[in-house]
Amino acid sequence: MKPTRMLLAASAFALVAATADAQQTWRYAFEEAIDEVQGVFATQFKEHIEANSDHEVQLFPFGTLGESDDIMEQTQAGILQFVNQSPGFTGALIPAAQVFFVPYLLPQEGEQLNEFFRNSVAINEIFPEIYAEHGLELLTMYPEGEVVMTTKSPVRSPEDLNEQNVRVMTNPLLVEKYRAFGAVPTPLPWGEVYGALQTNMIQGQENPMFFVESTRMYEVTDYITFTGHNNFTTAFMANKDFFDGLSGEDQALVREAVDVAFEYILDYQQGLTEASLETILESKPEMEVIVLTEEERQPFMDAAGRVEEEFLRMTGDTGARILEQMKADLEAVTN
Ligand code: 6CS
Repeated sequence: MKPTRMLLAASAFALVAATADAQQTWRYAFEEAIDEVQGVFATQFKEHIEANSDHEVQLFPFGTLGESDDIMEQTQAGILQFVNQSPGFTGALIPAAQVFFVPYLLPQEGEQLNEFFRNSVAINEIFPEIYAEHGLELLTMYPEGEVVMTTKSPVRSPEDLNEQNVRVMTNPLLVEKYRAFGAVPTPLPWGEVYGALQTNMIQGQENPMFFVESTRMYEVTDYITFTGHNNFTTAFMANKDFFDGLSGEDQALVREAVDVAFEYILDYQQGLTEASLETILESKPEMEVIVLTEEERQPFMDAAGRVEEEFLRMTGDTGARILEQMKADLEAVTN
């Protein structure tokens, strides 16, 4: 081969190699099954990325790589590129993320709540700065439905929770919250909850309705109580070094896939709470559903102030900034 031809062939090979290098496989773990809300979000994200690039997204549902804390560690270490972890667990690492456990702060469900997540300065501007300090690129937060308590005995007041061990996700503010609600809070990773209810080590837990149904929490509890105290918030993020190392084009593609999955998941959840409740009652007609009246809610609402104070004590200036901004963001969507 003539030297010029050789050079041309070499540069053609280099070009092919460069294109091939551009193809990447991204690993993405989440805390739920593939057909639960986080899995549906992840599937939308994967489909958008794969339809619009040569990249592949490998999905790892709950349990395949460990518990929630395990997948977060693997993401911070760069073993995983993407992770969905809820503030219920991240709150132990990033105290300000516990703001989502101040009771009666956010609406439980609905279009106002969706608008809040779309436009919130706290979520879309301040939290990303805070998560970045922990090596995480926060890509979005989204709601997973109103949180209900499922218990073995009826709950109409904080007195009814007296001496009841109620499982909470593993962050200190949730512990304070259930203490303020009158219970004995018991932090546990998700994988231990069904067994702990079955063996009566705990007598209750809280989660959104779709999860109560899909994980069969109703088999090991007898009462569902709508206290109206919260929605379940979750968060999707990337390893920050990985994200910063992507080309501008790939970063834009990731953000676009997040926007598509975000809108899809809000739409997907319309009517999900009601449908899940119906399925539960079909499987277990004797399950009792309690919706607290305004009057019954009041003592739980009275406890909220104490939890907010505790949040501020735990998180200092950062928490105060987040809480103030969240309230302003809420005001903007409720007026
Ligand atoms: O309660 C929990 O731990 C779990 N709840 C939901 C709705 N998603 C994942 C999380 O691990």
